[in-house]
Amino acid sequence: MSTEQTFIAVKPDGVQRGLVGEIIGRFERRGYKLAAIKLVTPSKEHLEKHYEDLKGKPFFPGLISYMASGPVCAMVWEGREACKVGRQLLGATNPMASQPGTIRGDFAIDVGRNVCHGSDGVDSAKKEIDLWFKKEEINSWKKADESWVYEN
Ligand code: DAT
Ligand code: MG
Repeated sequence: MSTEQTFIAVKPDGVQRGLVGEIIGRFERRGYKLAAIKLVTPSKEHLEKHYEDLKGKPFFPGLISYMASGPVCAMVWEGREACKVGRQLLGATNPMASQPGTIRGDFAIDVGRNVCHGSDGVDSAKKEIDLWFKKEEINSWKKADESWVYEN
């Protein structure tokens, strides 16, 4: 089984709008395992590293100040193809294109207020988890319902 870890964050708008529980619930109900969680107000320097690939985009300064504007709920979720399925649970980057039933498709309208972040692949997940969490903050544990979620 290809168990992966993905970095998922509820952005400041999601925290302000009371969507932390809703977003955690969607990952829990799907069967994923929570490996780390914390509420953190990131610095601009930290966010510039997190979004370094987008440096130079016209929306970059606005993205950084929005993400630094309040607490973010940072999490690591674990399970089969967690990166790919995590992105499916989030929905398309622009909520106007997100399917109903996805987090963004149910709770967002504007691309600049799209409620949540999810790693776009295994390599970026590793990088993001390293940036947001210390090793000792990541929990390794056996979830009691594992054999009811996975056949193999
Ligand atoms: P995603 O968050 O789906 O991985 P991304 O990495 O391309 O998308 O961009 C990071 C964030 O930047 C995205 O969640 C919202 C913001 N963003 C992306 N494109 C944008 C645009 N055209 N206008 C405003 N904000 C944008
Ligand atoms: Mg991205």
